[in-house]
Amino acid sequence: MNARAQTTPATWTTEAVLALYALPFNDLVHRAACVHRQHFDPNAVQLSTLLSVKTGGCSEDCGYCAQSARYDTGLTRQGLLEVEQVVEAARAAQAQGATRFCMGAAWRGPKDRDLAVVIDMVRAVKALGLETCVTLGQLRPGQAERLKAAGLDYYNHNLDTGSDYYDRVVSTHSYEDRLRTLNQVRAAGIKVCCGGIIGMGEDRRVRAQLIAELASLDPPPESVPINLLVKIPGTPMAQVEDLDPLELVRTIACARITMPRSYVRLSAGRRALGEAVQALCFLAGANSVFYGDRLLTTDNAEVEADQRLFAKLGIRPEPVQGRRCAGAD
Ligand code: SAM
Ligand code: DTB
Ligand code: SF4
Repeated sequence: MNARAQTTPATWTTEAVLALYALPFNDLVHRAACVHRQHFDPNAVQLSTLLSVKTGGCSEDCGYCAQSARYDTGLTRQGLLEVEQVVEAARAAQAQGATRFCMGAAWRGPKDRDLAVVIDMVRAVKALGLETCVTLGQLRPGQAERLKAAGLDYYNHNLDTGSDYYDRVVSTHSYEDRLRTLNQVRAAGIKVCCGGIIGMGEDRRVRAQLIAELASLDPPPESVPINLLVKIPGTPMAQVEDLDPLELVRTIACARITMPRSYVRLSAGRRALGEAVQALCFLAGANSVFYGDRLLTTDNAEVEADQRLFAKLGIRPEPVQGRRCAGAD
């Protein structure tokens, strides 16, 4: 094994992560699997279910997104849902086995009056005994504290890509804007869910930069969603070349090695992957998925297919987050 890649640096640089990517595939996956077993039960997967609580019509120009008002993606817009509709969906998710319910809104950021409704949603979903997560875009001062007071467990806000590639993906807000919101979330005592998307035409260096930048957040995010681009007709990224699925496995492995205690979520894009690639991702340290037939605006892997896959692999849905496998080698 490459000696440079074997040492664990205090802060991960792009170069150090690139050295991980460059390892022989079997060495990389083996190393990631060992790290995974040191910190987690390797046969447990955390299940989160998504719901879009406000859909489409977003002012931002994120080049991958079905919900930007700038692209004609054929999406039907939907204003903010009623709290009762959200609670009904959360109950259904819980009955299917999800432990976390993630509510997403297509906003640059929430207006205070909209935030008040989301806060009611958080309280109601939390009262069911589910963990709560929201992704609402950029926060203004004081908004994270209001969410925390409502009992919010996680805030999702992705870096999306390496900082060098950010302006190729979005022009209406900056990488620094993303970091500012992440700092506000942290300062309010909310757990951070932060990851990115691969397969947007970036090269491996950009992917390594994204992983290094995520791992260098202090502390690293508790939850790291790795999304494979879902190509949305009408968006600037509809025509990018498909990424080699083994590059996704390598990315998961790099995330696991650099963020050993974080949940690494094999996120959007699972429909395009066969069972074997998903199995490799779990071997490489993925221990969370989005579970449920829909993501935000697109279809997810089907629940029945997931249940079959978990049974084949001997994977158990994790009942409560935070369980560590004591004494695992
Ligand atoms: N508006 C908020 C924001 O931008 O943070 C929240 C919603 S946004 C849809 C949440 C995340 O979903 C994005 O940051 C991106 O990482 C991911 N995402 C959106 N569209 C995607 C796609 N087509 N393929 C893969 N991931 C996607
Ligand atoms: C994340 O990293 N991925 C989720 C969630 N956070 C909000 C969203 C995936 C969206 C996939 C495309 C869609 O359904 O619109
Ligand atoms: Fe809007 Fe979020 Fe989509 Fe960007 S990713 S266009 S901010 S909904």
